[in-house]
Amino acid sequence: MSGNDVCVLGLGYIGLPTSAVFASNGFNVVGVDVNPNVVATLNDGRIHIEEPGLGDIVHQVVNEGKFKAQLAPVEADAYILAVPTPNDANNAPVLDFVRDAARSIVPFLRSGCLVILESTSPPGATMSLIPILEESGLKVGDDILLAHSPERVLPGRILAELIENDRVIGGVTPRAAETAAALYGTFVTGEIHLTDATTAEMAKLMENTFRDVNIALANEFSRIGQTVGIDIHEAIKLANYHPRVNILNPGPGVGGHCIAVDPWFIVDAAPEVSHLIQTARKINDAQPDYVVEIVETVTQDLESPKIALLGLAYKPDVDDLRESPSVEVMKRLIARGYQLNVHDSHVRREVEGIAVESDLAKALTGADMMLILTDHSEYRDLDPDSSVLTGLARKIVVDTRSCLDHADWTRAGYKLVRLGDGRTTEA
Ligand code: SAJ
Repeated sequence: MSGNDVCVLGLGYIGLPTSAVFASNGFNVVGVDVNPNVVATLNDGRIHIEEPGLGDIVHQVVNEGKFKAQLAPVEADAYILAVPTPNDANNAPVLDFVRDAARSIVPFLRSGCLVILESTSPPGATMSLIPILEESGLKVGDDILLAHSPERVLPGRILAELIENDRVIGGVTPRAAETAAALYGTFVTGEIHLTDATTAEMAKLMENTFRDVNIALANEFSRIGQTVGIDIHEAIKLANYHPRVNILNPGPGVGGHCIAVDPWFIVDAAPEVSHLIQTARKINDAQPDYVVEIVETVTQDLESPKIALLGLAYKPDVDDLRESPSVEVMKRLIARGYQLNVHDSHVRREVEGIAVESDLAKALTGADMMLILTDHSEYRDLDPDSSVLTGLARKIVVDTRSCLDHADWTRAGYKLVRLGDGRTTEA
């Protein structure tokens, strides 16, 4: 055959780790990306995204000749589509990248090829690829095996979860599901569950929607905590001692390219019967405004307050800015004329025209207030007596992630305002 076992289309947060894991398990892998810089970086043995452990493994498989990146697909036994599936301005799914990727492999398809859609997709997306793949003159089901195997890995833990998580595989035919299961089964240690393609699509969307609704509930509780004057974090911790309760944490909103996006795929497919999902989205999307209200109240007596804004990434200890609520808060503060010193422990680039500082002490110098938006370990581990804090002009902290200990910081003379803590929140 071709000599290439697997061809992965899309070398982002899912396609690249997936390629690397296949390659390190002995497969010959060709990765395809439309971005020439990405292709050049990878072929040089370096990576363009931040993910623990990924750099080493990519370096190794490139050196061993098991993985190479290029701009166009090649003949291969299996194709994995791992391209973006964003939403448009009306929150409708955009399948253009998936369809373009499917079209790009048509000239290379041969009888017996397996095609797997890994991108998170709205119900019906995998089935909609059948006519495109059949432009090859081959029949899906008879000649080409088509399946959906949604990625479910958590950024920051991708390599471990790729191997250890259970996998859901939905085949357009049972044989397609079984063949895809045999391929992933070469390295997946979790269980592999087989179903049809559309059920697999829904299962993936439901996982992220469950999390979104749970976080919306936590965010609603946090406002209630403020109204009734208690610390909602303490109440959530106590409620979670119940064996069948697991309430998540309130925060400045929901970011990332999955949880803030995927519920809309369900809403788009069934708008009349998805009320709870739509409400959860609205609640989570309103959190950045809520944070700004808190900041306005805390700084109302200060003249031209300067804020040290800590954390732009959408969640701790990653450099990923996609849909980040921290960036939404930043934009709103800029629009309201606040002076900002922006720091992030991982993001090393200009954001919204502002240079991101990498030295925390520098970012705090001269600021009237420290605003924690992303709970990177560097902030979570801050000691209120640390010399890093000496440059702060006022001992005022707004902690939207509840990552600082109230008692410790109050003892050290700080005014600590925590989102969801009715004893301290001033909005
Ligand atoms: N967040 C909260 N409170 C919490 C937990 C999270 O506000 O208690 C916020 C985070 O700060 C972040 C957002 O939610 O802004 C999403 O972060 P996350 O860690 O919950 O999830 P993702 O987007 O990094 O990854 C999710 C995972 N899905 C589930 O846990 C159900 C992952 O397994 C999926 O593979 C991934 O989406 C995906 O690609 O779909």
